[in-house]
Amino acid sequence: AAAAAAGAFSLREVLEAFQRCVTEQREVLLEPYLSGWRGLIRFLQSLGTVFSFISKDAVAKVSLLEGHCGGRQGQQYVSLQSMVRHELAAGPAALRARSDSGCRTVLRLHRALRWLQLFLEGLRSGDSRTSVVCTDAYNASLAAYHPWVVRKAATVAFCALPSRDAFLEIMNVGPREEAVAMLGEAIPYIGDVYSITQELFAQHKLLDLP
Ligand code: 1Q0
Repeated sequence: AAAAAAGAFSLREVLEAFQRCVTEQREVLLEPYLSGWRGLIRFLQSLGTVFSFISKDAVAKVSLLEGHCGGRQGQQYVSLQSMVRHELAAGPAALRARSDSGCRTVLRLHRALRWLQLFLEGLRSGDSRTSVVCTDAYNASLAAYHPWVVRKAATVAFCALPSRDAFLEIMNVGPREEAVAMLGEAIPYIGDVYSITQELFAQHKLLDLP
């Protein structure tokens, strides 16, 4: 009952948000994308202060994007496709020079989404300990973009991760088998959002925005 209290993490909500992201025209909507991230961040915050250097960065990135969505150019930030079109209108050099662009910020979250996909796959299969699954997923994704000191801090934090059973429980979707089934359902949606974004950014040569 405590776990079901208001504000508690539910993977179902996160799944639904990422599911709502992709339109029939295969556009990725920013509002549900951020809503999915807010759910994940809430979960990360519940894991304790060891992870706050990670959640702080994620919060900053989500807030920056919310600012764009709620700003004067808000209608340009409805989808990732419209955002790219809008921010590239001033030319690629101008976009590269901006540290507060939606594109460079989404790119960071996009790389983290790859981590999430790998992590959830490992969690579902249950072949290794969570900290190992998390470290492997990180090394195969985000680590390539992080300096040594961040990689070190991340690796230390991963040791504090709860067990697989605890994870399946905090997912808040009921019995363990249901939690595993829900993971199986969530992963393709997250994968879909990831691959559409990857293709969009590759097409516009935005995968290395500084
Ligand atoms: C569960 C454990 C969570 C582990 C998260 C893995 C990511 C580690 C990232 C560590 C680096 C964070 C510090 C900041 C780095 C920035 O320099 C970097 C680049 O940005 P910039 O502006 O300097 O160019 N930022 C990033 O790479 C973005 C990192 C965002 C990470 C967001 C992670 C959100 C995680 C949520 C937990 C989801 C767990 C779901 C499990 C559900 C099943 C129960």
